[in-house]
Amino acid sequence: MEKWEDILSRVADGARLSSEDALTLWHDAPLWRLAEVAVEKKRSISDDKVFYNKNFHIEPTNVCLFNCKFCSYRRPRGSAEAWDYSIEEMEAKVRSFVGKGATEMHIVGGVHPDHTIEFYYELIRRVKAILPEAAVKAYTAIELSYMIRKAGLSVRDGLQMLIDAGMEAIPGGGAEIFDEEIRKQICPDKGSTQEWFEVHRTAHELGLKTNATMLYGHIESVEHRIDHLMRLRELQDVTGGFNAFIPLKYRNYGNPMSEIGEVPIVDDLRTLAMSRLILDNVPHIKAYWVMYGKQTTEMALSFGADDVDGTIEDSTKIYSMAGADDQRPTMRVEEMHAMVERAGFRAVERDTHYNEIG
Ligand code: V47
Repeated sequence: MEKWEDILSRVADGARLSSEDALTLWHDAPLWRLAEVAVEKKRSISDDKVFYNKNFHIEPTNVCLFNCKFCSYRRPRGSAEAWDYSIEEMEAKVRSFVGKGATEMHIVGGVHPDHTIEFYYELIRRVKAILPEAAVKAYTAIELSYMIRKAGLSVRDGLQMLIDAGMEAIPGGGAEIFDEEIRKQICPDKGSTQEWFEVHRTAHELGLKTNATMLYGHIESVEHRIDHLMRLRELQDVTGGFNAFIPLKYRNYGNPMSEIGEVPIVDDLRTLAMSRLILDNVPHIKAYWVMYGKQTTEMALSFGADDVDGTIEDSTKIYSMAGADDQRPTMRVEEMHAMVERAGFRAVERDTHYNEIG
């Protein structure tokens, strides 16, 4: 078997990792060497830049048809902690952001059994009318697949309808872990891996850029993580439609899998570096600061990440309810710049499509 040193020097010279190579590196290579090569790769794409945007989330509801065991967010309909905002309520929220420079509205929530594609169409249309300068990055592939199937449309026609309303990109959520056996254990009734890929493939064919995530640090093995990354690399070879990959660390507070605990930070850093090395065709690797916390995010920049997500403005509850450090997540622009500069890089504001701003 080839040694990690040889594999890493081949990768540094531009070779592609096989699953077997990736497994050897994951288990044997020292973290500092993975970091070194991952940062070299990052620099060859984005030089000394680390991207962020001015964004906020809209989370229409936490009522959800599915019962994912890692979810701390879902509440049954009628529970005192459930919410299900009307379009008017969401419009009011968007109005509070007028004049504040946001360039992206990230809309994602539970799969509410009653909402139709018309509701989601109308939501996009109306928030876009209030803040036309902000791109709508909306709905996970799981939400999309459900609303489109329920409407009796093909994935292509359903996506086209939402594009016509103003949807410009699709976030990476709902990917969880693609291995069907693990998926069955952590989210047995959720939309399948195949559905997730069908939505993203079709979106790419329609010219939309999308993101991809991976939920790691629960019951999956390193082999499952590698398999997940390889499946993404394979689609990216065909479509080129992924903008960013976001590894999501399982946070264990307040959900049915809590007893599993959380993986150590060194595992987060290794996962980031390996993601950068395996996904040689995905331009951006995002260290989502809301999920890691600000300190780990700063470290993550030395392991191949070139994006930290956005200012957020205390608008998402998915991670605060799962035990993240920031219970009201907000990052000011000055704070973002200071964090990135401390890590030795240059903070650059971007829009949803990675055009640089300012
Ligand atoms: O799919 C839910 C994850 C995702 C937990 O595309 C959890 O730019 C950890 O996809 N511990 C939704 N993770 C969030 C998401 C996302 C976030 C930021 C940026 C982008 C982007 C996408 O959150 C879900 C699931 O994988 N999740 N619960 C938990 N307890």
